[in-house]
Amino acid sequence: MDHRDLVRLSKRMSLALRHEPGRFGLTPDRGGWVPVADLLAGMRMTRVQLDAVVLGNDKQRFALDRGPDGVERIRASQGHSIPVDLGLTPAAPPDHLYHGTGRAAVDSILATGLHRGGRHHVHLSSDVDTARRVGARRGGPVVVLTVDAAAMARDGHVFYRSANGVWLTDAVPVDYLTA
Ligand code: HQG
Repeated sequence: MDHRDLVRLSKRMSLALRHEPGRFGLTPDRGGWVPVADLLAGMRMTRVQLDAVVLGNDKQRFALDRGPDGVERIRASQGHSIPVDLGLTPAAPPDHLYHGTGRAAVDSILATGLHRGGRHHVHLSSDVDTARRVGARRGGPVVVLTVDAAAMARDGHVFYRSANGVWLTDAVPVDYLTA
């Protein structure tokens, strides 16, 4: 499989595991897990393709493990819009975190703070380069905002770190943001 095929499959797997499992005949459990065999059937993909996407994924978006019943299962590590409880435990963030976005959104963000939109959390990156790549998805000029995560944590805001290293929090009020 070439890189383009991997990206295409990764996007469809994200759709199936984060947003529209019903379209693929899937019913994720509370934690967002589905049996690997069901995903393969629902997406009409092979095990070789699945392993290539999971192992070759630039952001390690998918996690494989074995459920309590011994059945192999898979879920997206973050980014859901369907209700899931990822079972993450609160974690102490680094002093600064970063959020990349399009320039068009910046005035609104600096007026009202960062909101989670359709997802469960606001997504923050631990380094500027990653944040820049996230912002570049919007097309057009990118702005990377700096979040004073240390001050947020001191003030009682709770942070989580997903299995693939994305920092998550409910919202970022304006006071903690710098453009
Ligand atoms: C913006 C990808 C106006 C926010 C990435 C963002 C990430 C506001 C957009 C993950 C706003 C939401 C998440 C406000 C927030 N006014 N715009 N007050 N507050 N926004 O896609 O963070 O590839 O839901 O700046 O790598 O861009 O899918 O969030 O532009 O980790 O694994 O609202 O998705 O990961 O967009 O990206 P998104 P995001 P995957």
